[in-house]
Amino acid sequence: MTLAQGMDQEIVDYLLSAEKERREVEKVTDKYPQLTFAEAYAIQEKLLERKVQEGARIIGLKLGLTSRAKQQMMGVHEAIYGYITDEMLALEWQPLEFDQLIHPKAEPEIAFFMGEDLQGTNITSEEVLAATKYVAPAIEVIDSRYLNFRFTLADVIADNCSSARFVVGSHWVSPKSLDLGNLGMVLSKNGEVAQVGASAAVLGHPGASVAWAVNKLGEVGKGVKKGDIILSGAISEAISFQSGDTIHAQFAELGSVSFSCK
Ligand code: OOG
Ligand code: MG
Repeated sequence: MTLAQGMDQEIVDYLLSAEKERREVEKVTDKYPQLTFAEAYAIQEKLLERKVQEGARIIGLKLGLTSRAKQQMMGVHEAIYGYITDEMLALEWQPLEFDQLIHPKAEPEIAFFMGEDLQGTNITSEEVLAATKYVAPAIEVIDSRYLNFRFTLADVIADNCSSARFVVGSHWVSPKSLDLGNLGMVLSKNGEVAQVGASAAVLGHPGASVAWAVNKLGEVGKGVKKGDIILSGAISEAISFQSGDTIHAQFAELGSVSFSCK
């Protein structure tokens, strides 16, 4: 361990207060350049423990850096994971409050609703799909607590992978009913196309992304549970938005999801 005793709690306080006070802070690795991925996940776990103590409920998982392009950009070969809580759930019909966020960005994702528990270290994409009750179109709102949205991999892991909010569309379908690995998507802001993408951008298939997370959790004796919601990773670049903007993601076969920001 490169972190002295108690430093992890100090970092948790630092990140939580940045989130609560809606301000950007310098990244953790500016102070602790040796921070390892394992230490960063330990900080993330403590950060979630604190959120739970303060009344949040963990309702699932999110994947990050699932596209090869994003991984190359960060100079890494792995995806990352964080947790989502009930407090992050936003609704299509209720505008997001811009004042509660720092410098949010929206990204299109496919949400998985688990119909069974799943745990292991050799789980395949097929097993994930068999254990998935529904998939649905989603938009994740990420809001890094770090200055200018800039960080290293260890920083972003500690910051629960920039998690802030997510919105799920109303069209939920069995993953058996469509070709989930091959869905086109158009992301628009205020009616203008901002990004286009395809579900294959997520490690070739969103199911593969979820399988990666399950296997990664399996290494530390954890898994996913029936009822968990899993955001499988952005299928295009994230776009910034401001107060007054409306973001809309249209997926082939899965329909659309949108939200506005006041
Ligand atoms: C990290 C979170 C990335 C995704 O879907 O790739 C993420 C970030 O880019 O801030 O959620
Ligand atoms: Mg995401």
